[in-house]
Amino acid sequence: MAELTALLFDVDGTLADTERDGHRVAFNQAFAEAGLDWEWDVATYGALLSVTGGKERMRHYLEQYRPTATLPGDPADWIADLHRAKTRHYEALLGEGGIPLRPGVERLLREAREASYRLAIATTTTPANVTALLENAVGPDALQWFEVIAAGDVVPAKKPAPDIYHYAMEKMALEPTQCIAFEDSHNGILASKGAGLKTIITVNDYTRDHDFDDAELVLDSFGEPQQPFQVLSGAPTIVKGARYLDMALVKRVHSG
Ligand code: XBP
Ligand code: MG
Repeated sequence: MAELTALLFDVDGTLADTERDGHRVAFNQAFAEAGLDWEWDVATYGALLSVTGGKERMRHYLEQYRPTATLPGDPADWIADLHRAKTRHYEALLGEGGIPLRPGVERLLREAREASYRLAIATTTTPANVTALLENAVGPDALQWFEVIAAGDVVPAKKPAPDIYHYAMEKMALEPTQCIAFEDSHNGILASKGAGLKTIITVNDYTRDHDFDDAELVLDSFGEPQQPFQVLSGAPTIVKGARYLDMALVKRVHSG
């Protein structure tokens, strides 16, 4: 196994718990603004999350839940306009100081930076949403922590396809064996494993019951010294009694 060089982070559900109270609320605000009687409650949105990408999710909703809906003009253009409105609402939500990073995320990012590990983002959401999350949850310089922000439509196929991880590693001129991925969902680990990456999972309310059999480590969060994590699966010889995810444990997972 090559030496660990870079940490590749998913965003939604991994860096922050953004789906239920962020993206879902923004979608509903955009629907109301457009005069639509669509309302994605928590359970419906959980089902719709099986489709990654906001535009793809709305198209899936139209086809599966509103098959008789008639759209003005070209459906792709209409969905794209609605998604731009949703992104505007999501940015506003985050600007109101809406959503913090998950426990341990900022601590691990800072530790990795201080130890000169390279950082990247590999996400299905839009670059604008990544900017809004990091600038509001950390600060204006946080975006510069990441050498590559691989996001949204920059690749032809979204997760579970591995494209976004291939894109990030190509931009960094790195091999999968030099990297490790952090994800939160089954679609996410299909993408990271499809790209040949060892993967650490942190679950959330939407993904707790997903299949993570291929993950090297599954946690309830990265944890903090005063807020220990719960190890849901992972070799005891790797975890070694650790109470939160630090670079020492990340390196053991990578070389394990
Ligand atoms: C999660 C997604 C995104 C978000 C919504 O991305 O699938 O589509 O749900 O964001 P990841 P957009 O877990 O890969 O970070 O509406 O911008 O797609
Ligand atoms: Mg995710």
